[in-house]
Amino acid sequence: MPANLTQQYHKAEQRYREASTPEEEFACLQEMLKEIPKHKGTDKLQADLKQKISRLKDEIAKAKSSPSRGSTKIPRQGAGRCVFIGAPNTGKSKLLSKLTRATPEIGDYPFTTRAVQPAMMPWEDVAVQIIDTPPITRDVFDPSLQNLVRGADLIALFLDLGNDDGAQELDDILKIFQNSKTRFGPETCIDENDIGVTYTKTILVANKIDDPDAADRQEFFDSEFEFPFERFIISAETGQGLDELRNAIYAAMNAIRVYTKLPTKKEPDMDKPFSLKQGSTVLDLAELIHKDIAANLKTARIWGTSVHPGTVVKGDHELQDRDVVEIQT
Ligand SMILES: Nc1nc2c(ncn2[C@@H]2O[C@H](COP(=O)(O)OP(=O)(O)OP(=O)(O)O)[C@@H](O)[C@H]2O)c(=O)[nH]1
Ligand SMILES: [Mg+2]
Repeated sequence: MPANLTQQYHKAEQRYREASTPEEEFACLQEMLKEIPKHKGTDKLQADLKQKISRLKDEIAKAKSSPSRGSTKIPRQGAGRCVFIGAPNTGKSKLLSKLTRATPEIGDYPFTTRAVQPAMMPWEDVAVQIIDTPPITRDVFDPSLQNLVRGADLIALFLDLGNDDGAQELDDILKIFQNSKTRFGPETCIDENDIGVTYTKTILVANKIDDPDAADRQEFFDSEFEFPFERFIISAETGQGLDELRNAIYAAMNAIRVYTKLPTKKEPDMDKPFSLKQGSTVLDLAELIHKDIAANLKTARIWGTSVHPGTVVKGDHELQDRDVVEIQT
């Protein structure tokens, strides 16, 4: 029986994936439980949610009694989050060093990266958070990477075109995730018929195209494996294909930029836009700026493509990319 989940449920679920503290997760799960349609088709999902809530309650209580152990979650920053996933030596850290200002350790031996590392990738006047991760193999897999995958806006899955075993090593990783509830998909969604299963939008990053045998390896990969995700063929070494990849990463964030103007000032602040998800409203922007501003929001004036300059709108007005907003409290 389909679960027929409501819009509110999907919204709470989206916030749950993006939560950066256990407390936030707890609040979202409670909302999901409240919003879930109560019928036979959702029995298992309800039980699942209750179990997660009870587990989180314990986790929060434990963290409070020993604060030093606190949460290891990485706070979200910028327009969204892209997580690099791949086998050892596929060039994840090298690519991170090319797209961001981070200086991770890069080595021609496996398991160079030992811990997840976030960094910011500039894109025009905003930035996307990129997370480099330790490698995954058939035998070595840190299950906490599943949470990172579930909460990401985009997964960049690496194929090593510089290694004859690259295709097989990628397939091993696909199988690990395919056998779990956290999977790679062409788009981000939850599976209404297989409760608890989530798909995160994924692209294939085929790296080391500068290798003399790269084309043969790519042909072999295509003949042996089915891989339905968009593909970017790059060389982190020479920089080939990186502009296109950068644009695709930003596009996958489904983000808009909004500039703010103080009522007392003539000109807006065009230096530092706020990044919001497409479909965000004036109230969402106010919440991002400060909760007091959201609480006191009366109206806003908008300059942008969708309205006459200076149109007065309410909190539920949907913002467009490059809008200028003057919030009136
Ligand atoms: N020829 C070539 N070599 C590359 C390219 N990208 C990375 N490398 C090399 O591949 C090796 C592995 O690169 P890393 O970035 O450390 O790979 P990784 O995926 O982070 O490896 P782990 O941390 O073990 O998971 C290094 O010697 C890099 O210089 C590329 O585009 N072309
Ligand atoms: Mg690395």
